[in-house]
Amino acid sequence: MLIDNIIYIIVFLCYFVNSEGEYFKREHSLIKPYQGSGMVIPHWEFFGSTMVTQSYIRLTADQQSRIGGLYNKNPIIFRNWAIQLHFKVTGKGKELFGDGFAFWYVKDPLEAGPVFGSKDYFVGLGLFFDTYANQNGAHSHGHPYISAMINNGTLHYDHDRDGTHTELAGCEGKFRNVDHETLVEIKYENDVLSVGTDFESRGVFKECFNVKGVLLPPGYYIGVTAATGELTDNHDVIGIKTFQLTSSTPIDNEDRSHMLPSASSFAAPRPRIDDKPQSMSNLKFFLLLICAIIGIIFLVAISILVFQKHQETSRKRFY
Ligand SMILES: [Ca+2]
Repeated sequence: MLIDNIIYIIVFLCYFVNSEGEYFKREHSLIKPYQGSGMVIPHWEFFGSTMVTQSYIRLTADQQSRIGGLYNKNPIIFRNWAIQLHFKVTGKGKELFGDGFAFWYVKDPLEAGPVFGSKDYFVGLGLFFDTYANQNGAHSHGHPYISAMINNGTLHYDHDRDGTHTELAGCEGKFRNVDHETLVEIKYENDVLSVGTDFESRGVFKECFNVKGVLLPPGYYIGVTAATGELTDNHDVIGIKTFQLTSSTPIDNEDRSHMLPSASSFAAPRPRIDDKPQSMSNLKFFLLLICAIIGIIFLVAISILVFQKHQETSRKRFY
């Protein structure tokens, strides 16, 4: 009996702690069946157009002007974490669809707004899964595009330019209307923020980006929000698994609770470059230069002609 209990405890511990020092955190995870009693999801709160079904949580349906979101009620109090998000984006649109969804690790959850269904000037991390290119030419990447933004509450997410000028890092990813499962892992460990994707059912995460020097205080909330405008898609969350990482944590006693989110590349924000007008003005400058050169050549030619004419007349006068 005692041996049975010991084996049970060992199996139980092995399930929750894997060899890499990842502790599964039930209170920050979302696993089927979602509902407890009635319409309540234990540990989670949802708003807007969000609809809970047996097998997925639909933040927005494939309909216009929808905003939906889902937030964890418990702040993440540990410093290093890995979050696996299992999602699905589908829709009838062949050429036009949008707008996408966002994963959040933010100070103020449940505040609906214009950034993929959540508030602008947020404090924390936003990871955007942008399916619609609002402005081609403003950036060199294709869509769908995954990008991260670290905000201390002062930066505006520029939707018209797909957040290009406040982007920390990003990568392209074909996650829409695919037959297999689509997963992403967001890892924050020792001030390194990395994102890996598995959009081809490979069972491993392929690196999207890895950025050092990212400071995020503990005590923020995770969530997922989505929005449709004129363009639409179904934005579904299937599951969220959160792990506390302990294997490589340098133990220091620094109090990070009042720290503002920041990133090394955030210290010197990139200037907003207007790509199209920039190339227009380059063209204008080039044309002006050509005109000026032609003008100078013309003036020189005229001067020479006038000078020769003048010489001829003075010579004639002389004779
Ligand atoms: Ca966009």
